[in-house]
Amino acid sequence: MARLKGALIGCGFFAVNQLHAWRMIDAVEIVAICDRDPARLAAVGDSFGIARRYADAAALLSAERLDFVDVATTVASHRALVEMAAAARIPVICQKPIAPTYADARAMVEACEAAGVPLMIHENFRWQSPIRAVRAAIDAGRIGTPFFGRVSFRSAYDVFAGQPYLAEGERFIIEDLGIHILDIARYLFGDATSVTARTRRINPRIRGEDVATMLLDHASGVTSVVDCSYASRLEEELFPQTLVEVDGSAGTIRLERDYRLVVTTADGSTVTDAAPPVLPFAAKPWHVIQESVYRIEAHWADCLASGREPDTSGRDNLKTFALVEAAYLGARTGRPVALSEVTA
Ligand code: NAD
Ligand code: 89V
Repeated sequence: MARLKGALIGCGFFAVNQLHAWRMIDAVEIVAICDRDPARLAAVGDSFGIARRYADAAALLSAERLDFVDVATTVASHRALVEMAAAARIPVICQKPIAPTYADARAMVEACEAAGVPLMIHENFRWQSPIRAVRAAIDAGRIGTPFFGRVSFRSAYDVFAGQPYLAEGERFIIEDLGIHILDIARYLFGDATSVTARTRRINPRIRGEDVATMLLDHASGVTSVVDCSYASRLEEELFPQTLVEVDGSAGTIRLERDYRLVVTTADGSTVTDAAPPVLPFAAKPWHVIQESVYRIEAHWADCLASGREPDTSGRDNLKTFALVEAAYLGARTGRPVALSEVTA
C-alpha cells in the first residue's frame, strides 16, 4: 500500500519529537517541511534528511501533493494554517492549544467540517501508557463506580528554558499544561458540566499564572480536582509525570510517582509498574510524552486509512478547550462557571 505523504509546518522545540515519531510509522512518509525561520528549517531538514523545504505554508500546500499536514507551530498561527489546509482539502493535525479563543477554535472545526477535511488536535497526554493503564483499571470495574478523581501535575521544572515564549503570554499554565490535565480528566471521568477555578502567579519573572486549582463536575457524577503548578519544588522533581487518584464505590486507583499503579479493593491492593517504554529516539524524563506522540500519530494514520474520526478530533477538543476558557473565567470572577456559558 502507498505510504501517506505528510508535511510538517513549524520546525521548533517540539516538532523534532513529531518527526522522530513519524519515522517509526511505516504507513507515513514526511515529504516536506516548512518554517518561516530559515535556520530552523535548515537544521531540521538536514537532521531528518528532508530536502523539500518551504518558508511559507501557502507555497507548501500549493506545491506538494499531500495526504495530510501536521501543524507544529505556536498557537497564534493555528487558525490561519488549519483554515488554509481546509481550503486546500488536506486533512490536518494541529498542536494544542487549538486556538487562542473558543470562537477561533469553533471556526477552525467548522471550516474543516464544511470542507469534509479530518482535523485532529495533537492532544497527546491521554495517549501516555500510564494514563491508559488508569483508564483500563476503571473500565475493568474492580473499583465499582467512580465518584471522585484527582489529576495532578506539580513541578518546579524550568520549562521556560526550552520554550521561552511560555513566560511571555498573559495565559500560561492552564492554556499550555492544564489543557492536557483537563483533557485527561475528561478522558477518565467523561465530559464536565461546570468548573470552579483559582489561579496564582508565584514566579515573578513570568507574565501568566503558574498555579491553577480546578474543581470539575462531570456529567457521570464524578467530582474531580485538577491541579497544576510550575511553582512546586519537591524532594524528587517529577516532571512531566501526571499523578491520578480515583475513588470508586468498591475501591480506589492511584497512579503514583514513578508510574506505580495501585488498585485497592476489599480483597487488598494490586501494584503494577505502569512505566512507559523509552522509545529509541526518547530520553528521560520526556519519554512519557515522546511515547504519547508516537501513539497519537499512529492513531492518526489508522484513522486516515479507515475513515474513522480521531479520538481527539477538533470537535472533541472543543470540549477540552471549553474547560480552559471556563477555568479562566472562573478564576477571574471567583464563581463556578457552567460550560454552556463559554460555548454559547
Ligand atoms: P517553537 O516556538 O519552538 O516552534 C514553533 C516553530 O513554528 C518556530 O520555529 C516558528 O518559526 C514556526 N512558525 C510559527 N508560525 C509559523 C508560520 N505561520 N509558518 C511557518 N512556521 C511558523 O514552539 P514549540 O515549543 O515547538 O511549540 C509548538 C506547539 O507545540 C505549541 O502549540 C505548543 O503548545 C505545542 N507543544 C506541545 C507539546 C505536547 O506535548 N503536545 C509539547 C511542547 C509544545
Ligand atoms: O506539553 C506541552 O505543551 C509542554 C510542556 C509539557 C512542557 O508543558 O509545553
